[in-house]
Amino acid sequence: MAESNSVLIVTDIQNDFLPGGALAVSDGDAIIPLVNELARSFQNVVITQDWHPAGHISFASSHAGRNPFETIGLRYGPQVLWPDHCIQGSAGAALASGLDIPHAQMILRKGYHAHTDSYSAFFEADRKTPTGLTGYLFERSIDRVFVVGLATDFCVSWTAQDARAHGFETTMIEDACRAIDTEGSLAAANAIMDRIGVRRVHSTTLSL
Ligand code: VGL
Ligand code: ZN
Repeated sequence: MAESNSVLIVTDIQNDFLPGGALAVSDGDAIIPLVNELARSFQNVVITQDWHPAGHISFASSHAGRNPFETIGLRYGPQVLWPDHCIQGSAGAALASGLDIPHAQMILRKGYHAHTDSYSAFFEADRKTPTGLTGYLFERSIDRVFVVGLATDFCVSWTAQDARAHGFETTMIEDACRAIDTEGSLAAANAIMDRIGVRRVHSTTLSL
């Protein structure tokens, strides 16, 4: 059992990111049994939910003449454009029905500001607007973060990077994640995580 100073962050395991969903991550459903199993070893679990209003700025449909997976420049930096996904209250935004983590303590929604995306569970894409998660973890004396979920190269990686940047000892469990991998995004995310000291491990090497 992980100590009380550890948290497992279960990132965006929502219908729209599973096969058949609006922004399907290939094999995304394959991680669910492992995530459920890992979660049973953690006293503290935070589940995140991508949660966009209709017409969100990250949707290609909000930009005339643009297509999903193109990158444009926004006021806070480059933004990959996505198919409409995880619209607040929709079936696609619901957590995957196979997720079985009844003891999770917090469900954190993100990406709810119409004009700013939010991959990370800690900060929106402007890298300035906090979600409140840092304070929540600090106040609960949690200093070790483990990250799993979807997608490795976006929400998982950005969450891990921000955790590390705030001084948390940070580990991403690679076989409990799956990637979108558009235009080299997976290699780039792995390089950043390696550079800043996010540990990337296989679940079998963890002793929880
Ligand atoms: C995600 C793209 C857009 C993710 C969320 O959960 O990784 N990716 N919104
Ligand atoms: Zn999103």
